[in-house]
Amino acid sequence: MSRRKLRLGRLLIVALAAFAAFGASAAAAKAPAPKPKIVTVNDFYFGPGAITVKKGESVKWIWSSLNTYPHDVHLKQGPSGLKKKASYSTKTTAVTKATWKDTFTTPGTYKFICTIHPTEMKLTVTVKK
Ligand SMILES: [Cu+2]
Repeated sequence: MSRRKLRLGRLLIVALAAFAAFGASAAAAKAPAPKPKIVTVNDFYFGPGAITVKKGESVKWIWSSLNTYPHDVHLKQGPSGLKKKASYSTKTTAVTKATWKDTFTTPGTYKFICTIHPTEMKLTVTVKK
């Protein structure tokens, strides 16, 4: 093999290694899932009362440690065509130390209430495409 061919071969290997490293780092950068948006569950309000997420993003509800009354999160009205509507509501009520997370895959408007305080505690989640 000539010296020129050897040099070209080495150059190709370096180029391939650099390309592989770049590709791996680009894939790693994509990997982490987006952090959920946080909604706090308080005596007697959701904080905030309205949020917007992108399709596929999650919302995490965190019950405040300052609560003295029990609360739940219940989907009162979802977008048309929403499947598994019941899965968007908590099964239990809690005063504090509870969290609950859900992922929104159907775009539209979601109206949540606390079934114990339905007139005070309202939350609108807007899911964009
Ligand atoms: Cu409540």
